[in-house]
Amino acid sequence: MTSVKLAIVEGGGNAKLSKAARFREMLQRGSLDFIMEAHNGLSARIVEETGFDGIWASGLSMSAALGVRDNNEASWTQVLEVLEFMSDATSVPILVDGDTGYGNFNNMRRLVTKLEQRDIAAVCIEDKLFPKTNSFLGSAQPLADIDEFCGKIKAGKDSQRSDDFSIIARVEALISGWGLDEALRRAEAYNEAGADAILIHSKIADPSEIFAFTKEWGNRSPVVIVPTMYYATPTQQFRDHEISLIIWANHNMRVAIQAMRDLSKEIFDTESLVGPEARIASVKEVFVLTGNEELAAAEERYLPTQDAGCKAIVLAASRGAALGKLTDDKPKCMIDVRGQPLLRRQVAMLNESGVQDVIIVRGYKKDAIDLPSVGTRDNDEFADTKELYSLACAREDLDGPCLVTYGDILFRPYMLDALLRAEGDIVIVADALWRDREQSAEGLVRDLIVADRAFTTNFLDDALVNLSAAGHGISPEDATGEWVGMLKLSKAGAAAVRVELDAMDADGLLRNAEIPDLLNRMMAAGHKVQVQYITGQWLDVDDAHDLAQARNIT
Ligand code: SPV
Ligand code: MG
Repeated sequence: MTSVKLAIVEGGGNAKLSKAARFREMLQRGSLDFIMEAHNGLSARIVEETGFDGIWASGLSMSAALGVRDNNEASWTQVLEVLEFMSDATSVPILVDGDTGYGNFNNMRRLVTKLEQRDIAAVCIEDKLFPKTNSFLGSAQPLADIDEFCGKIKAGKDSQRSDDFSIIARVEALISGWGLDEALRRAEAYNEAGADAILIHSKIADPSEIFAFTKEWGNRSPVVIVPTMYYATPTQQFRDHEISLIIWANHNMRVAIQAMRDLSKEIFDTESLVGPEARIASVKEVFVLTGNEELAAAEERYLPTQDAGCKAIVLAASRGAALGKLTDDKPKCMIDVRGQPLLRRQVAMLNESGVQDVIIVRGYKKDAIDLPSVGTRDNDEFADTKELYSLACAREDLDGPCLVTYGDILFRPYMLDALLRAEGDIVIVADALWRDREQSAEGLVRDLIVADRAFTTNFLDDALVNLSAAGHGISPEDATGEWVGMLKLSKAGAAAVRVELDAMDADGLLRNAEIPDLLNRMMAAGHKVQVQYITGQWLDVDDAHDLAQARNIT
């Protein structure tokens, strides 16, 4: 018997045995081991997850899973494809059912090469003729010529690159009715030819002929068995007969057939998924089995994600009563605009610009704001308060660079990108072309602003300008723009806003104030507030007229 050679594979800083070395050790360690059938990547992973130290890639099961017969109907390269998935999905050794080696010695050489390339630990070949037939089918099948089969074993051994790769010779003499002597003669020849173990196969319902073989064979080489037909034999008897390895050969494939039949029938009969849902693996389990967590972690490591280094607080507490019945069951930011709510559009735009941390301040019909991946704060006093109170509800979030936007505005991504690039502690966005904006319904008061310089079209004149006043009180003649409902705060700007919110709270002004009130107070306190002009192309949805316009956007 060859001694166990330990092949070391470097992996992730941990030295560990190669799959082939682990399989070889399993064959030779003198205790009884078990490997379990799998027929694709998923079943292979389940076998490993269960705790088995190895996998039997069954020819019968892989063929059946492909919907073909166990008669070499699946080509050897098609089998290789399946094996590649199984090997990639697992870290325990795989013993492949190589049938007859798919041809003569030359096909066997190429098979071994290709299996090793896929990190398969071992192959078992049987001494029958190509194309083979499953051993449990029909009557006695012709056996291979002993010398020809020995040549195949030698060719396989000579072509393996790693010393640890194993070739198991499967003796079919008992199954084909040639008797114990022939089985022993063949086993001896195959052992001489270099086989690493003998698989002695039997299709009778008791282990007598297997035990007759092991008794004569002694410990000349490890013995492998497939007790599919003599399944009732107590496992201890196999131990007592010094079997090295048991192959549970086809049971995952068979249980899958039964389970799929039962489930399909139940769903077919009941026209419903209710019955089986609690019994079957959840979709989440599928994600776990296929390693989605690893992908998510890898994405974090390798995918460039735009990070604006800035969070957003979206004020979305108000109902939008001017929109009438449309806001009976949801706030206006959740009104559908061409297939998705306003707010969802805005959050998607923020995310695309690298603002991943989005906090929505909810109020009216807050449960209707059911967007994934956003944080929420609640202004439960929305009915008697204005937007600054909502901002104060997110006071604790003003702890770093931060955008503040209204939840009912639509704007173009370039406006957001420009604002994110703007340098300044407090920068608001104002529309310089506000006079051209279609007037919405009567009575709606616009938040105008006055800055120290009006917008110009000069290419060189794109610096931020300083705000001097904002709010309803500004006369149109003085205004240089209209406050859009979007501002950016640096870390220092956010801290200053927090201080001012507290001061307004102390003064009893918080409940009834709007953002322009805050800006005016901050300027009065000596803070610089700057303006980034835009030139139209935005919309705030206050009434049906605005909504009709919003629904025209693409
Ligand atoms: C297989 O699983 O394909 C085998 C084992 O070869 S047996 O079906 O028992 O022959
Ligand atoms: Mg087979």
